[in-house]
Amino acid sequence: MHCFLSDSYRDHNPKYEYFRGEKVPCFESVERLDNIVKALQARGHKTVSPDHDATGVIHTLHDPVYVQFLETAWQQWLALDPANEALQPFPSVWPTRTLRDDVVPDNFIAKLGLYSMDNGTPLAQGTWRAAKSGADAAVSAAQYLLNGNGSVFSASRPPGHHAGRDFMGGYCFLNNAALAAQTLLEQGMKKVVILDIDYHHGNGTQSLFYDRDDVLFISLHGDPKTEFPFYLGHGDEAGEGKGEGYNINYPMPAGTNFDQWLQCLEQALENIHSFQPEALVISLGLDTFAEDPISKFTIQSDDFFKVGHKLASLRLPTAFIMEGGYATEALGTNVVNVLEGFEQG
Ligand code: OKP
Ligand code: ZN
Repeated sequence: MHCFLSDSYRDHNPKYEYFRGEKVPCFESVERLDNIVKALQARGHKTVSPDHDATGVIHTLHDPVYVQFLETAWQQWLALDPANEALQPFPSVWPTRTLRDDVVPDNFIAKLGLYSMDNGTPLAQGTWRAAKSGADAAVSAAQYLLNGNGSVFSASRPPGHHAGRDFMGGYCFLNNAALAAQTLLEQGMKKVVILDIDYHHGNGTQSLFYDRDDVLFISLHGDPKTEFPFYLGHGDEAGEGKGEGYNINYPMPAGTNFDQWLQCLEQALENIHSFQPEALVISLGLDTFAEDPISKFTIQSDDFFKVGHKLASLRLPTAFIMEGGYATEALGTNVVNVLEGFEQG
């Protein structure tokens, strides 16, 4: 499959995150994408650099003030104290119910809370460069479909589906899949689907298109009653205004196996068929894998061929956009299994 590889993914390299109050190595690591690239190359899939600039569409979908914050966050962090170079900023306060989120504070950590949904999304010196280059890869993938090609993979990192119009979270900063879908629409398509098969609900993507009828968003994920992102992704979230009916969630309990997961996928494929879209954007998370360290489904490596095969049955131009997957060793194999299952579909 044709693959766009972000040039700067190695620049996002935070040293630690918090897990139950303890500092632990980041699950969302540089090595994840290193392994994907290795598997792609070993199995004969060529990677190329992004050939489109995502700046315009970034400013359409994301709040330009939030984007400016991301671009300058590391400078602002160092301005507090040059010794911060060796540290990582985390938010510690958030504007929850009753507090105002319409006045941007001067204090950097307060700003970070305003623009974050969790304390699990570490920033590093090169975070903006990496996120921007991942967005460039996703937009390049969309353009590749617009040129008449049938399938494409965007090797973006960090992931994107938790990021909303003006917030980061869940390791995400810019919503790569949403940027790809918006690009397809701006270049003349009338209807596109985003199908999110990451283990975690794509709350950012859902929120970006919740009141729109030109993007059908469907997500298969761990039930948010027990799984991140906890506060969105329930089965009764159907869209609002003219977007009503164009948002579909399939939450599944911890322990869900491949047969049960496939039944939800079959329903999603029927939803997509009825919508009659011109293209398909897949938020491709591989954290549904049995050995994923932070997730609780039991899908096996070989099952991912069948996932690709099923997606191919829609016969739609398809852009795969990389999201999560934290079983680093197997991640490359699992990604390429989906892509090859699709190609052989
Ligand atoms: C991102 B993606 C615990 C870290 C857990 C939430 C998981 C983010 C998943 N402090 N962070 O959807 O794969
Ligand atoms: Zn995930």
